[in-house]
Amino acid sequence: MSNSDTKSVWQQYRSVSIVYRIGVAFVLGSILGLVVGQPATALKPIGDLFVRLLKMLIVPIVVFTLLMGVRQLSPSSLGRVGLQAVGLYAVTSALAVAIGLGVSNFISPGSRGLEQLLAQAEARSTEAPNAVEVVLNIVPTNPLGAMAEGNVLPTIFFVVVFGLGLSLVWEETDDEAVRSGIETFFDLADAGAEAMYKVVWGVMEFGVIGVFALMANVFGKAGVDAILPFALLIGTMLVAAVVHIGVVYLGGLVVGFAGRSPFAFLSGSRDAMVTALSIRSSSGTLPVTMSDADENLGIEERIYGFSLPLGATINMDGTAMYQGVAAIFAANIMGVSLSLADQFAVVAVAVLASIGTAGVPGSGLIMLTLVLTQLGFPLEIVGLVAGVDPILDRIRTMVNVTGDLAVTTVVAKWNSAVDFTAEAWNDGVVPSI
Ligand code: DAS
Repeated sequence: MSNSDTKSVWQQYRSVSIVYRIGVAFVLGSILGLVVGQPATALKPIGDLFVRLLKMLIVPIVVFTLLMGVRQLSPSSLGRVGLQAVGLYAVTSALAVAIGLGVSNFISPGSRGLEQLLAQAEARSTEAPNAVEVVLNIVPTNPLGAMAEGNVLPTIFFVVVFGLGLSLVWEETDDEAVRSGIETFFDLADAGAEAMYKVVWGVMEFGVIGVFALMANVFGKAGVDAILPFALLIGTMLVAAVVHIGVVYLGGLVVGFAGRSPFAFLSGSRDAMVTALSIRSSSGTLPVTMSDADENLGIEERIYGFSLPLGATINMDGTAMYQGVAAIFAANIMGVSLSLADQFAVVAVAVLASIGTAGVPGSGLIMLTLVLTQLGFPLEIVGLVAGVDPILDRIRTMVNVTGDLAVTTVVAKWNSAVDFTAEAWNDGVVPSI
């Protein structure tokens, strides 16, 4: 094959989205495991290397992306509208994780077919803390020590507090040198976050081989029984998404706070919801989300122009919900149960980490590495779920975007900045309430 042909094959390979390549690796690795059986577990060390690369990312990802996210939370730049939006975003994110945990405790994904898969191989690295310990452990006695040891929740807490401190000093000081230093700090964080995203995709490139090896190991060990748990994982995420959208967004926000028809809201938000399902990126969907807010929902730009970009950055309800679902899935395949304290820790990590999680494809997987590390669970689980992430991510992103629009509708109502005579609210689908 000539060099130009070889190059075109490589270019063709690279042109396929990394997540689809990981999905193909998931299927091929699973088939190899099913066909070869126990000998396929010899590939496990390749998967372990992928897991170690993921672990390498955790602390720098938290520090850089959270500082970048917190930069947008300075009180003066937020203002009343921003504080209303951030407050609702935080509440809906916490509810999303709780619903993800609740639905998963009920359906129990991973408990049939993969149970005990990792129990004997990957014992939990930390004892299950009680609720008081979880709350107290959020505050690090030595922030750098927490980072050095990869303690996620204390690291997240310190970075958020430190970032808010930087923002407050920047607003209050008259010392130009200090302001310039703070801007440099945040600029370095922005650059660091961009660099880390590049490293993440480099690791995910290796992930194609890593997921192949992990799935060959899983199906080599568990056989055909391993298929149901992954199907159940997707089903659980779908149920949790429907419950959250129905109860929190439509029932709570649109009917409860805005007093409008839930069907009209869905009708006005459909373009953004379908786009999010298609491209798996909240940031990429933002132009469509803003168009729906403006043209369909009649929301004034002075509201959506602020709350939607903010939401696409810090409001990740679907991603947060997924952490609850995946945590229960992980506990089940490890044969352990999550205490209430564990589940509180999952909520805390998911809500705080969503501040820095970018609205790009696959960012929920990176957040999962934080949650699993906090729980002391093996990161091999990230490799296991990575293969079905192209499906799960679509659901997460659609929820993320729907939440941004629902909160924006309520904030606009509170600030008399929505024209309820706009098309979607009165397109005859259902008379507004
Ligand atoms: N794809 C992310 C987004 O754009 C969500 C995720 O990966 O969880 O919101």
